[in-house]
Amino acid sequence: WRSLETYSYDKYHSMEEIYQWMNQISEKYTDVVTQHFLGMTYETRPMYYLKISQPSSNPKKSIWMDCGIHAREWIAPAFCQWFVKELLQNYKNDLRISRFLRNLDFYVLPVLNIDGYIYSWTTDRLWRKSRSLHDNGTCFGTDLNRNFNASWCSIGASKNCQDLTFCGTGPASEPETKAVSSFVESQKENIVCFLTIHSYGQYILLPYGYTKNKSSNHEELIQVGQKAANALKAKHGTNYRVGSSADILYSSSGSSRDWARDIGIPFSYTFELRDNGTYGFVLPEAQIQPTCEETMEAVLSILDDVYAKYW
Ligand code: PAY
Ligand code: ZN
Repeated sequence: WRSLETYSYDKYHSMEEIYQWMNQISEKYTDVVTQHFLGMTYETRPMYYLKISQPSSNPKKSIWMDCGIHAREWIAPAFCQWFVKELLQNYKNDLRISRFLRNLDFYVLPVLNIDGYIYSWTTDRLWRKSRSLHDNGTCFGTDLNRNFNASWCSIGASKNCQDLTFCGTGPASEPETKAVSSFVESQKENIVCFLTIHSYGQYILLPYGYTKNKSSNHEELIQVGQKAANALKAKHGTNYRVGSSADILYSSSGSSRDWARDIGIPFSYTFELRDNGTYGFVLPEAQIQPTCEETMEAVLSILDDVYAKYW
């Protein structure tokens, strides 16, 4: 493609294309989108997030969304791009989105695990982890969703670097984890909602994964999550389950969602997008559009509730 007008949001894009897309989108919408450097990956590629923000004098709250913490979950970066596109195409006409943009800033990181994403395009489609070297070069990759400082490596994670859920050498040992943690930590007074997008399984997961204990606003998280799942289902009939990770999926420590809740961000969710296992990580491109459409409904529903709570 040459210009943004012909960018296909119903196709998967290489990292090179996503970098270009970020440049183009921040050039086209200079008044609302800015691109910011977040940090470097292990293989020294720059990580950028998009800030979507309308100038305003009233104090705003912020929303964080990251996609692609796991390399093989290609539908996740596709959704982050879809989400940005929807906000930008609609903030002038759509009442709901314009109300959000007047009162909320959005931080969107389209691909968190850039090194892994590239590796899954070039070498191993089912690669999950980052690409950091361990044990004198005998194994590669940390599971970045086990590397956050939330009961690090206590359960559902491995200290063996050969494993898919290798937790790294310490809490936030990986540069990608550090970059996200320090930014979110620096903004935690403003961030009211933390959304991290994965696939697959069709779940809306809430804290915690590292314990069966409930977070202090558990009931509210369930209600808001269930309402989002209903909105999602209303679009194309897709069924999602809602609950804490430890209750409805499995136990895991060091996830970004648990970490975000622990530093005080009230609404913290992991989305596991389509499908239910038929195609798994290799979701056909024909499903990108319906998946993004329904997920958009769920996210907007969560934003409605977050908004209602603060305004
Ligand atoms: O507690 O949030 C949690 C765990 C969520 C995901 C994880 O990091 O393990 C769940 C898996 C994922 O998206 O990475 C699910 C997929 C199907 C997998 O690789 O097992
Ligand atoms: Zn994942």
